[in-house]
Amino acid sequence: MKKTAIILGSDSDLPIAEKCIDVLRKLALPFTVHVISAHRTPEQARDFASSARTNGYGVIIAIAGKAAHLAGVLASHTRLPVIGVPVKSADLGGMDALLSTVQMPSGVPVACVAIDGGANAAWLAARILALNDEELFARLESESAKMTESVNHKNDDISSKYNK
Ligand code: RP5
Repeated sequence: MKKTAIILGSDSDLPIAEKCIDVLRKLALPFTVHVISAHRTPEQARDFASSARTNGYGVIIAIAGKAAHLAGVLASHTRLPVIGVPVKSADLGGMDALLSTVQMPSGVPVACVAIDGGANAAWLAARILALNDEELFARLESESAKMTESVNHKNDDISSKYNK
C-alpha cells in the first residue's frame, strides 16, 4: 500500500491535520506527518516532493493557511496527486488560503477541498489510492454504507418527532 504524506505549513495547522489523521486511521491507511513550509523551508518542500514517489508515497495532502502556496509548490515538484487543504485564518477567514490553493496554473493541478476540510482530504486520498486496490475500494463502500445508515437513523428520529 502506498503511503499518504500529510504536510503542514506550520504546527499551528495540526488541528486540521488531526481530522485527516482520524480518517486515515479509520481506513487503516499508512501515512506520515511533516511540518514543511513553502516559504520558510522551501528546499525541504522541493526535496520532499521530488523524492515522494520513490519513497513510497501515492498521494500528498498539503495543509496551509494565509498565502497558502504549499500545495502548489509541492505539486510543481512531483507528478503525484496533491490535495490542498486551505486553513481558516483570523484575518480573512480562509478565503486567502482557498484562493491561493485553488487558483493553480494549467499543467500543475492541485485538488482543493473545503476550508479546514482535513477529513475530506483524507477521503479523497483514499479514493485515489483505491483506484488500484479492490480491498480498499470495498472498505470505502462499507464506510459509505455506514454513513447512509447514520443519516437514515437521524431522519427516522427527526421524522418521528415532527411528522405525526
Ligand atoms: C501558513 O501560515 C501556515 O500553514 C499557517 O496556516 C499560517 C500561520 O503559520 P504560523 O505563523 O502559525 O506558523 O504558512
